[in-house]
Amino acid sequence: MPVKGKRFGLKRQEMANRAELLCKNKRCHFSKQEVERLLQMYKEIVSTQTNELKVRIRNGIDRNRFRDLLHQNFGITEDHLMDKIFKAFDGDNDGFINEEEWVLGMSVFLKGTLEEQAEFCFGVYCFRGDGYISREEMYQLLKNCLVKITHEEDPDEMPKDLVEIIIKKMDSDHDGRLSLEDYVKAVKEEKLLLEALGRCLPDNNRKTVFLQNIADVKDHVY
Ligand SMILES: [Ca+2]
Ligand SMILES: [Ca+2]
Repeated sequence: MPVKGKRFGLKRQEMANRAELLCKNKRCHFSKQEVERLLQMYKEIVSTQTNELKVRIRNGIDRNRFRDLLHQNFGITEDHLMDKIFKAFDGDNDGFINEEEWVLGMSVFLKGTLEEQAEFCFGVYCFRGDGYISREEMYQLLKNCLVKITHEEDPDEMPKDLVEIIIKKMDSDHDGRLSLEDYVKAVKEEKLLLEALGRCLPDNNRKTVFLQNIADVKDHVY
């Protein structure tokens, strides 16, 4: 359930209560203090959006602002993946990230278990939403990633070869496509396969900086 209530002018106690509630979710790996900082950050992000005030208050972070955030804080710039990362955060699929989606999404993104992060990456890659990643989807994802880093004579061949390598490594039930089960199983055996189809998680340096920022509460003004 999304957390309801006023998004602006939150009193410190109100924010603390909200943080405490979110901390009870088993997917939340942040301390209460970190959640409070994330809620404060959410408020700041939403207040810089250009859409109508009541839309901002009711709905949350919009796609453009989230893309800026991924770019500025986490160095993720791949267009085709940024929208899918947004969708993975936007659990109720209303086109905005509300407070709860923001905190729990960030929890998986920054501190998730290997299984949670494998599910997150699978959700990002599985853009048709049919529960499987097909050869064609893999090909498109890899082609988009490789197009920037290679100038091979035949740019179609490399992703095709990679698709076959990934299928061989990850498709444990041999039906020619990846299910969530295939994906999680393969990632548990080989962690390097987590982002096999494109970068959709922060690298360690950026993650550390971001976590330090939300742990640092000395400059808080509520
Ligand atoms: Ca939403
Ligand atoms: Ca399979």
